[in-house]
Amino acid sequence: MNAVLELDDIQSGVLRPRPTPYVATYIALRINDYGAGRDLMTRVAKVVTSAANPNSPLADTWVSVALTYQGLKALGVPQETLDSFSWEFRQGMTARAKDLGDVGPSSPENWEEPLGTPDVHVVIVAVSPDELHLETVLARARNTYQTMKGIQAIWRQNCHALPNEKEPFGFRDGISHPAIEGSGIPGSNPNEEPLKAGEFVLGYADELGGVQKTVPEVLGRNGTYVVFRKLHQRVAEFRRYLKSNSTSPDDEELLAAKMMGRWRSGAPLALCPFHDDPELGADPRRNNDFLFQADDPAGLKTPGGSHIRRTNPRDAAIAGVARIHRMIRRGTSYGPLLPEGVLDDDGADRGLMFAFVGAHIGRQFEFVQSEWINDGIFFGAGADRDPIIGSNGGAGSFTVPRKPVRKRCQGIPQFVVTRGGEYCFMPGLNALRWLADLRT
Ligand code: N7H
Repeated sequence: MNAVLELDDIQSGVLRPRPTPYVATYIALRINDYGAGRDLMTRVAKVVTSAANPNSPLADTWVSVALTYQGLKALGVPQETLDSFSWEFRQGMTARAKDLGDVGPSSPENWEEPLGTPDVHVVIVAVSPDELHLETVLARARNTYQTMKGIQAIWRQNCHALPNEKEPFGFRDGISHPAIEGSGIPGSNPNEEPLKAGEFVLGYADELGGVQKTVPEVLGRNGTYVVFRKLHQRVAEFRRYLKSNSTSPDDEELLAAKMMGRWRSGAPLALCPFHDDPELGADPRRNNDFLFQADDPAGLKTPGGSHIRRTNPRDAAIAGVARIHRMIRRGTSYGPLLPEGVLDDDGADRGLMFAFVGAHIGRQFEFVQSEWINDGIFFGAGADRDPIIGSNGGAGSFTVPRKPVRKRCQGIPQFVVTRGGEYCFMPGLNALRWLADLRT
């Protein structure tokens, strides 16, 4: 039987896609004493929207709130309760850096302060259709927390949707997302059976029949884990690599599409392998309607090593089962666009605030990051990494299966550098009130 999700207790940011267009801001807060932290929980519980009700008390601005393990500690959550959260969450992202491929320029000692330090306790994300709405709400919020002794805003990152849902490399993003049983929100791939609710929300059965619970149950129920990563994109380097490894502008676009598995318009190679089809790319009923195995077992259309086939192999023959490694993604661009045609780095910071939402940081986010993005063994490609986001460090390789001979790309630089991140827990609305009422 399908689980009925308690949508009125789940934060809307977990399940509901964002408005389009939109601007967003991430704010990290530090809690300096229990009382102030609990007061903050009382206040945010009043403005966070539930997945059942798309109308925000802040009109056109939607707020989500998440806490790090250090944040739960700073609220005075008892040890027995802290111990009931997942091991990866308790470790935090910094401790997991090597396994995530966050080495060299991506290693925590090079992260933007204070990301990855024990100072980050609460992460608030506010999303609005435009800057005016967002700034009005933020000015009010600032007035509030500036008067709250014991709460300190320590970091902020502004983000925005680029035209046509594009990200800084120029690809349309935000196309593929899974369907979740009981959520009422359709997935984007009609060939994918909805996933069990417990894959994304604590307190419900997951694909393996397990139910994650915390002690007490109310804290975990209807909550989820959220992984934030600030990912800097070396756009000029990406453009230069494409240029120097192709024979013409068309060939350059084909190489970019082979690396992604989609043309920049979003049109999937699985459905149009030889040329772009912007109309298909923009059509949400068709642009994710495909599988891999029967039609393209050898990756002649969509290479096994491409970003989308690695991160969601769908029904492709791989070592393991793809369904238990699915995720909800909420990527949001930051920084100015590098103007079309520019091949030299202008020094600006631009990239993606990547957000993973799911109930299993270990077998979903960490697994995909370490086994599928930064390794190629699962589909028989040895140590090849994701050509776009793998930690390639100049020595990456990528194979484009072709007849009569495959194309082998070598010397792939690192196009994406981690600037920091956090493992967070996004509680349900009742859990926020439970945190506010803590008396220990
Ligand atoms: Fe990826 N990009 O814009 O270039 N990603 N991603 N990603 N990604 C996807 O299908 C991108 C990152 C996934 O179901 C698209 O919605 C960039 C991480 C998954 O077919 C594009 C960065 C992880 C999918 C990008 C980045 C993932 C996916 C195609 C970093 C996981 C869905 C649009 C800067 C740990 C696959 C779409 C499917 C798709 C880009 C990071 C995972 C364009 C720039 C870190 C699961």
